[in-house]
Amino acid sequence: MRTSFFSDDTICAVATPHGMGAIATVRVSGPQAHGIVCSLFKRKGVAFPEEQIEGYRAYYGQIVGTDKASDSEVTLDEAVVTFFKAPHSFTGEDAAEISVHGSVFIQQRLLELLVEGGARLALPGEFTRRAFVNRKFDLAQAEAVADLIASQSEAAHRLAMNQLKGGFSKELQMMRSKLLEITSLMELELDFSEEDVEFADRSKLKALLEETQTHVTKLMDSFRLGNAIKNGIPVAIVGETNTGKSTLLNALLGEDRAIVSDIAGTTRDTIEEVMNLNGTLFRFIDTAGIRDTAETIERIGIERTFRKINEADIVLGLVDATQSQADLIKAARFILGKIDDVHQVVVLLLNKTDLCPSESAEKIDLLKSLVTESSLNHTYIQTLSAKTGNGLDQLRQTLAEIQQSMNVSQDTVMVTNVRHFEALKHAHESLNAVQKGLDEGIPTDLVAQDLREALYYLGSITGEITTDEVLGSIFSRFCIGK
Ligand SMILES: Nc1nc2c(ncn2[C@@H]2O[C@H](COP(=O)(O)OP(=O)(O)OP(=O)(O)O)[C@@H](O)[C@H]2O)c(=O)[nH]1
Ligand SMILES: [Mg+2]
Repeated sequence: MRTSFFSDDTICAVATPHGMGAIATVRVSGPQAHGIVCSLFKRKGVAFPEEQIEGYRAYYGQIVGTDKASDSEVTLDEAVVTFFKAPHSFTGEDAAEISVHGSVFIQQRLLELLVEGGARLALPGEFTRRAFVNRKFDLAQAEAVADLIASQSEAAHRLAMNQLKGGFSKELQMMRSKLLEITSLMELELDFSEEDVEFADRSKLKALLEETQTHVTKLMDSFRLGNAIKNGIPVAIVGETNTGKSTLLNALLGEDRAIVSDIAGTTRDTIEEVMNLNGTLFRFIDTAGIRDTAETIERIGIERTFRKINEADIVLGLVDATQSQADLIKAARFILGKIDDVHQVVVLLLNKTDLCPSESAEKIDLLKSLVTESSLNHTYIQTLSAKTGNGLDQLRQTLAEIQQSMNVSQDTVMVTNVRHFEALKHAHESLNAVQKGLDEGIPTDLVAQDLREALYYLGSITGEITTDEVLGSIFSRFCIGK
């Protein structure tokens, strides 16, 4: 249970990136925040007493400390200080932000002065943890703060913003109140069990349960895409050896990342690079070319290729335009046979068309007939010359189109966090047990136990129910100063 919490110590940390910068901001939060900062702060050479603080105003002045050698007062830097008053601050406590020139020495010395004044250095994520404990937001929203800071693309930013605004939390709240309704109905039944009455209308119970299950499943399903958006949509580049996979990776990245050679089997291990295309993060994975080989290392690489195909949302399947029709058919069929039509989109790329331009149209027709034969629904077929760059723009456009069809609208609630996904999975299992229990006429008290478990797991996402250990592990992944 989350209880209201007042820390009796005051914490401080540099909140801006480490190292030298134009400006650095040091954050201070806790009951003594104002007093400690005022003891270091002067305006026009005159002390600034705590009583004069008006919150939410920026004060210009000097940070002063004592020179240890001469025991005389020295000015460390000019500064702008903003004070925040509890409970209207990020942490919910009295707080201050001190902006100074971003020299590493000034930052360090300022921290020292604050510590000498009675503050202590903050742990990673401690400001956000205090905000959570003071009910500024729930745990899912606190985690969204970390996602927001880490977001590298427009789509990831949008998801984090949505979670921060509480979209996900609201859905969880709704589900929890439904389950609580069921629980109280059941518990009522338990109280009167001797009289052998069934208060809870079983069909209503089942309907409520099913509704909740559908909801949980929908959220679980959103994780694959949510996670892809956060960490980059996985795009596997696959095909036989020497079809130009590494050349394509390099062309997409605009740099020589992978070794290219005309020796079959050049790429042994997978190579992954994340790239932002028009506001969406893609994770391109160059793989070892597929062929029959007795060579151990290469075989391990090829096994890895198959794994990467499974994990990808988009598969770029390269076939060599200079091949005979029979070889082309064999290669394309092999790739199409690996695709899971529910979760994946495949783009067949007829590469090296610069070497045999006159045959392109005919070979594209051939690939089209293979796709029809495969009865896959989410397919694209394109010509390419990874070497000259012809067809690359078209491919980028296709990737953007595929991403759009994944349909992430402004308000979609999406699970992006593994911890949340795991909790939903457990809740799902518990609800299954409840359903089974009701079907089999298992005693109400046992069913109620499974329900309470489901409630526990859903509650753990927003932090209604958490342990210190869980909180510790979540916030330790934040940066210091956040
Ligand atoms: N003419 C032409 N040559 C290409 C094209 N794409 C790749 N090549 C050449 O084909 C050879 C193989 O290219 P890679 O990119 O190493 O092929 P790969 O598919 O990564 O090969 P493995 O790693 O061995 O599986 C190199 O000599 C490339 O220069 C293309 O579009 N046109
Ligand atoms: Mg390669």
